Amino acid sequence: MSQSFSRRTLLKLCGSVLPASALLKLSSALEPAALAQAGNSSRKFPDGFLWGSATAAYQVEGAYKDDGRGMSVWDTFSHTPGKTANGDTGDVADDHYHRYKEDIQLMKGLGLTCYRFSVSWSRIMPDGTGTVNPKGLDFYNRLVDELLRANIQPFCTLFHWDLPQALQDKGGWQSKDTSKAFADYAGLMAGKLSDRVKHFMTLNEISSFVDGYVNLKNAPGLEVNPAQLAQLTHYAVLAHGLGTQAIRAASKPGTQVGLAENLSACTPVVETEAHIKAASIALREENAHIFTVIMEGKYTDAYLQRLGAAAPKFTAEEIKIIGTPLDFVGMNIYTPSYVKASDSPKGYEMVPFPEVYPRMFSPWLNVGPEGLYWAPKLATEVWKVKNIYITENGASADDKLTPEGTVLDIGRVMYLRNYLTQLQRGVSEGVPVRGYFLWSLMDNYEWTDGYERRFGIHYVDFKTQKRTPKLSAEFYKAVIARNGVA
Ligand code: GBH
Repeated sequence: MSQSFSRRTLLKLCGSVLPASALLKLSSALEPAALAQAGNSSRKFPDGFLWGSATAAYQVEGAYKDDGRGMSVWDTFSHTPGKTANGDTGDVADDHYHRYKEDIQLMKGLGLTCYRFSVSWSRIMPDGTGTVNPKGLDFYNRLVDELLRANIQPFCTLFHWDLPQALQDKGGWQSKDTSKAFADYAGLMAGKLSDRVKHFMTLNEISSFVDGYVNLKNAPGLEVNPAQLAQLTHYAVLAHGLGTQAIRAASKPGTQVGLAENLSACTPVVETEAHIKAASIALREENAHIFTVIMEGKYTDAYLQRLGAAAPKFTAEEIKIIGTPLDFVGMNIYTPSYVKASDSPKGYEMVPFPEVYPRMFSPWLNVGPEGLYWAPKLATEVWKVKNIYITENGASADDKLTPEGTVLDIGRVMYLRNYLTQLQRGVSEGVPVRGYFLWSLMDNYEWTDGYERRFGIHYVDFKTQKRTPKLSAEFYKAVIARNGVA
C-alpha cells in the first residue's frame, strides 16, 4: 500500500505540531520547483568538477587488422577456442575506430567535459618496440583533435591490458625488458600528444592484468607459480615508474601524470572509530604490492614477510623509480572491500561478501556505494594525495531494448545515484576528487565475458552498431547539467 500523503493531508498532520510560519515554509518547500532546487543545492559538486566517461582500446575500437595494427595478447587469447563467452572477440567491438566522430557526438549529447580512452600499443608499435606505425598514431591524433573541437578534455591511458603479442612471445610481464619497452612507448606517445593532452595515465589496473598470469580467464592465460607472480607484479609497477619518468621527460610543461588502479577500496563495515582505523591500516597492507609501493616508494615489511621466499627481488634504484611522485592518482572503484577491527597482530580483518548480497550483473560486482567515499578519503589521509580522479565506476545490468527502442535500466541508475551521493559526500568534506569517469560510454567488449555483460549508458546493437541512450544516459546528463546528484 502506498505510504505517501497528499500535501493537504501532510499539512493537516503537521498543523497540530508546527507553528503557522513553519507551515508556510513547508507548503512552499513542497512545490516541485523548490524540491528540485533543494536537491540541487544540497548535493552539488564544486565548480569545475570534471564529468567524463571511460573506454579502452581493445574493448571499443575493433578494426583489429586495419592500418598496420599488430596483434596483442587479447587478439591471441580471444581467438583461442573456449577462452571467452561465445568465443567473442574484439575484432569489431564498437567499431569505434571508424565511428569515433559519432561517439564524440554521444559524449557531447551528455555534456561530458572529459573523456578517458586508451591507446593500443600494437597500433603504434606493431612489434612492441622499434618501428613506429604512422597510421596508428594518426588515429589518436584525429581522436584528440575531435575531442578538443567538442570541448572535451582528453585523458589518455597508455596501457589497458592489450600487450603487443611480440612482447608476450619474449616473456611479457615476466621480463623486465617489457617494463623498459613500455617506457619507450609511453615517452613516444607523450611526445606526440602532450601539446594537446594534459593528463596521462601509465597503466590501467595492474592487479587485473597480472591476474592473467595466474587466472586462465584473462590474457595471456598462463599459470605461473606464486614467486613469479610477485616478481612480474614488480616489473609492472616498475613499468609504471619508468613510464612516468619517460612521459615527464618527453612532455610539454604542465602535463600531469598518474595511473588508474583498482585498488582494494577498503571501507569500514560500520562507521566507528575502531573500524575506520582498521580500514586505513588495511588500505596500506591490502594494496602493498601495487598502490602502496607506488605511493610510498617502499614495500611494506608485512608484505615482504608474508611472501617470504616468494618476495620480489629488486634494487634500491628500482624502488626509487617506482615511487616517483605523481601529479594525480586514478582510482577505479566498483565495489568496496569491507574491513572490520580485530585484535589480531595486523589489526584488521577483511569481511567476505556473503552468498546472498545485492549485486549487479557480474558476479563480482557487489554494491557498496560508500566505497566511493571511504577509499579516496582514507587515501588522502594515509598518503596525503593531492589530486584524485575516479577513473572508472559503473555497473553491468541485464539491459533489454524495449520495442519502443529504449532501455529502462533503473538498476544502473540506482547504483550510480547511490555511488555519486557518496562521492559528493567526500568532495563536500574536502576530499580532493577532481573528476569522475563513468564506465562506460557505451556497451563494449567485456573481456572474457564477451558481449554478454553490458556496462554502457548507451545501448549498442552489435549487429547494426546502432547506439541508443539508456535511461542511465538521461540520468547522467541531468547530473552533469546540475553539477549535482540527480
Ligand atoms: C575494469 O575492471 C576494467 O578496467 C574495464 O576494462 C572493465 O570493462 C570494467 O572494469 C568492468 O569490468 O571474473 O571473478 O575473475 C574492474 C575490475 C577486475 C573486475 C577483475 C573483474 C575479474 C573477476 N575487474 N575481475 S573474475
